[in-house]
Amino acid sequence: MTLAVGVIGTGMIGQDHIRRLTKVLSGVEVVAVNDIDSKRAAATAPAGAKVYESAQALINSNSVAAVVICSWGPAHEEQLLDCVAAGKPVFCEKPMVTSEAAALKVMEAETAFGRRLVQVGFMRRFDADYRRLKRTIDGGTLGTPLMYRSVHRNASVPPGLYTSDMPLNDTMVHDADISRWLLDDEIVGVEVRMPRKSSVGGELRDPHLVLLHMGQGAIVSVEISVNIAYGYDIRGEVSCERGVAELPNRPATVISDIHGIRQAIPEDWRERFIEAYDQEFREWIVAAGEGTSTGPSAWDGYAATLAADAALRAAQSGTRQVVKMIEKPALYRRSVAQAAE
Ligand code: NAD
Ligand code: ISE
Repeated sequence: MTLAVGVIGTGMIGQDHIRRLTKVLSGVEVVAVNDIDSKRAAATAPAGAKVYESAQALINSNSVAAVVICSWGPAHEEQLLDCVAAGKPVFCEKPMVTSEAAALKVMEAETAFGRRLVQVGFMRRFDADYRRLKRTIDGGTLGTPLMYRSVHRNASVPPGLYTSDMPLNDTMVHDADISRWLLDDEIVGVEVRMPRKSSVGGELRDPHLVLLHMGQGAIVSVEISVNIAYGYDIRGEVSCERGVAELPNRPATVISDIHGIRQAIPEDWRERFIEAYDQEFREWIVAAGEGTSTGPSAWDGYAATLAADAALRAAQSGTRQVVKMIEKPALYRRSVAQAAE
C-alpha cells in the first residue's frame, strides 16, 4: 500500500525530502504540501499534490495518512501536537522543539495517545559509517568507551536566518543525539568553551567547544564550527580501554595529479548524508504504514533539547550545567515490537 504523506515546510530540506519521497523511495506519495510562504509551497509541490493554506488543515486532511515536518524549529511544537491529536505518524526534522516545556508536552500527548507516532530527524543514526562505529563499540572488543570526539563543521550557514543560539540549539543537537546513541548513555552535564572568534561569518559567535558529561562517566568533546569555509566535515573518534574506533570524513576518490594528492569534501549535509536520509525515510515509511514511528523518539528529541538548553546556559555562565531528565516514560522504554502493538 502507498503511504500518503503531507509535507509542511518546503525550504531547503523540505525540497530535498520531497525529492527523495517522489523520485527515490517507493511505497510513498507526497499528496499535500504547506508552507507559510504559499508561493514557495506552490512552486515546490510535486505533480498531483494539493497545496494547503494551513499546516493544521494539511494535518487534519483525510487524504493525508502521515506527516513530514520541515518547518523552522519554533513551529514544530504546535504542528507535532496537531499530528498526535489527529493520531497520525509524523517525521519531524530536528530540533524536535526549542524548549523543555514543549518537549514535555509532546511526550505527554504521545503517552496519552498510547503509541509512538513521532520520529525526530536525527539522520546520523541511519548512516552506514555511524552504524559501523556503533557495532564496533557494542561488539565490546575495544573495551568500555572512555571518550568520544565529535567534529561538526559546516562550510557556511545562511546569513541572517542562522542566529547566535543556533550553533548550540540547532547544530549541536546532532552531536548530543549521536553521543547518547553511540555510548548508550544520557548526558548529565554540559560545559562550553569558546576559543578566539573566527573572522569568517560576520557577527556570529563561532566556533564552540562543547563538553558533554555522560551518566556513566565518559566525556564527549564536540567542535561546532559553522563557517569553516572549506566544506562539510563530520568526524568522530571513540577512545576505549583497549583501542580507538574512528569515523573519518566521508571516503571519496583519491585524485593524484599535478596539484598533489587530494579527495573531495562534501559541500553540505545534503551530500554527506544523502544515503542516511534515504534510509531514515525507508524505515519511517514502513513504520508509518503500520501507524507508528520507530526511529529516534520524542524522548530523544527531549534529551537533545535539554542538552542544547544546558549548553546555552553554560556558554553564558562559563560553568558546568547540570542536565536533569524526568524518569523515562514507559512508552519510550518499550521495544520496537512492543511499541508497534
Ligand atoms: P529553510 O528556511 O530553508 O526552510 C524552512 C521552511 O519552513 C521555509 O520555507 C519557511 O517558510 C517554512 N516555515 C516556517 N515556519 C512555518 C510554519 N509555521 N508553517 C509552515 N511552514 C513554515 O530551512 P531548512 O534548512 O529547510 O530547515 C528546516 C528544518 O529542518 C529546521 O528545523 C532545520 O534545523 C532542519 N534541518 C535538518 C537537517 C538535517 O540534517 N537533519 C538539515 C537542514 C535542516
Ligand atoms: C542543519 O540544520 C543540519 O541539521 C545539519 O545536519 C547540520 O550539520 C547543520 O549545522 C544545521 O544547520
